[in-house]
Amino acid sequence: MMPMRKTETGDIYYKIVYWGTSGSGKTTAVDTLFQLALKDPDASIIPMGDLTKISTPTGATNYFDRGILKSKVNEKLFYHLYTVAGQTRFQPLRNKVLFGADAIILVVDGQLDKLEANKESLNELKNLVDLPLVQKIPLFVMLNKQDLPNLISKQEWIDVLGELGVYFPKNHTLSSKNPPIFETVALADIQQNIYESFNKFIENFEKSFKNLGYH
Ligand SMILES: Nc1nc2c(ncn2[C@@H]2O[C@H](COP(=O)(O)OP(=O)(O)OP(=O)(O)O)[C@@H](O)[C@H]2O)c(=O)[nH]1
Ligand SMILES: [Mg+2]
Repeated sequence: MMPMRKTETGDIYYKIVYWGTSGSGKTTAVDTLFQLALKDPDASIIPMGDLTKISTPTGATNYFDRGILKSKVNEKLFYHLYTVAGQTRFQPLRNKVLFGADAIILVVDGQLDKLEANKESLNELKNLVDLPLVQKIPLFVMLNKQDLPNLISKQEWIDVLGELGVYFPKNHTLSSKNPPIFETVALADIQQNIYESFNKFIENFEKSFKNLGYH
């Protein structure tokens, strides 16, 4: 059973944290998700107010971003989305933002020359969460910036995840927990897979919520 939190009014919320190296597209991905959900009358989620973005003059996140989405399927179900600030100097703060996460979305900058930065970011995450990471908190991966040239392939990234101990071979007992990987473009006007991937992230929350007897 997934952990969950209940507010005084009986609402239930899950905390989803977007993690990844600075510039990988976390803020952009959440921003685009909010825009898509607002535009689409059939969306299964609806933004509650604006996404709170705190940024440096260059656009990088200062502290964190936070936004709330409400499920349209289950009226009492909410998602609190946070993006960490990826710049090195915000490391102590990331630990705090991560606290209590019910799911982690690793946003990878798909460009080959960002491979080391992506690995560093995942290693930092692993050091903050008890191992194996995927067993404790569901992990999802967005292989972002698919519109750009010189990308790491999905298979290469799976190999990297394997080396870092968060992806297991088919016959391994933990392979069912392997993080699903989504190839995405987070830029709003040419976005790919942003809404679809989010629906996958929350699928289990929606299911376990139903199992609790809420409809
Ligand atoms: N080409 C392309 N650019 C992207 C994509 N996603 C984000 N960007 C750009 O990458 C830059 C950084 O994006 P942000 O969303 O601010 O990155 P972040 O992960 O929030 O970075 P920090 O807040 O520093 O941790 C911006 O200029 C975005 O427009 C994408 O899918 N494709
Ligand atoms: Mg950001």
